[in-house]
Amino acid sequence: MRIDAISIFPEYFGVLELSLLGRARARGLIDVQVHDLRDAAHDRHRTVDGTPAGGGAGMVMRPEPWGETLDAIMAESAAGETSDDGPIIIFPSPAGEVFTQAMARELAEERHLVFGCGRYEGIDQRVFDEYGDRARVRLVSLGDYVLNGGEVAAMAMIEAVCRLVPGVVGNPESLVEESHEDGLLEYPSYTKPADWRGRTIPPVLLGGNHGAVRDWRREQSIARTRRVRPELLPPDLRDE
Ligand code: 6GU
Repeated sequence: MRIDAISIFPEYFGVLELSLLGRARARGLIDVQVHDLRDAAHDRHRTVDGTPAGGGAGMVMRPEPWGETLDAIMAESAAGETSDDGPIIIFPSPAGEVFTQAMARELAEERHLVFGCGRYEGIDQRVFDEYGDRARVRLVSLGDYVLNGGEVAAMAMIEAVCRLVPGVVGNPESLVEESHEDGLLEYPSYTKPADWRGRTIPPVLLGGNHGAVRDWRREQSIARTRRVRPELLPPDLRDE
């Protein structure tokens, strides 16, 4: 999978060198290219923002550096790509649709993702209009709170997507039992020692009855989901 990230703070993406994703990059499973938006700002101060048309507080990102950077990425990827297998351009934004595990699964099937990370009060609307005509564009939010820019949100999405790319996570079975994969939150886990500060492991987990373990875990998942995220419960598990 090819991923491009555009930002005025490319250093944010340094942590993608670490751990699981670093290994996936080294093994050629994922190709991440980070672009400094200011490389496409050609005035002496490398300006990327301007005052909002119509007035108001804050600054808006100018369209030209976005256009130059996105055109270069699209031209490079155009070889062999058509408009519906060309890149999906994701603009992290608290005004977007909410990112979910289902969206991560969908994006993990793609060949090429581009993350356009805005700062300030946002990006000139004409950038979304222009690339919406030429590619699949999505505004995507992590949830109902505000970050300073799209970088941390893009990193979260990149991690959630890349770990679903075949080969990135060593044991694919570990992807199956996770929170959100069956629509429920994950059950609690335990390991050695059997007694830690007088706190013991639920006996069913030590009894060797795999059916009983499965039933207990499912009950725990349902109880936890009902307690903290009741809106996630499938209709047949509501009430009580
Ligand atoms: Cl995607 N961007 C910003 N700036 N803030 C957010 C967000 C994204 N998702 C939640 N808050």
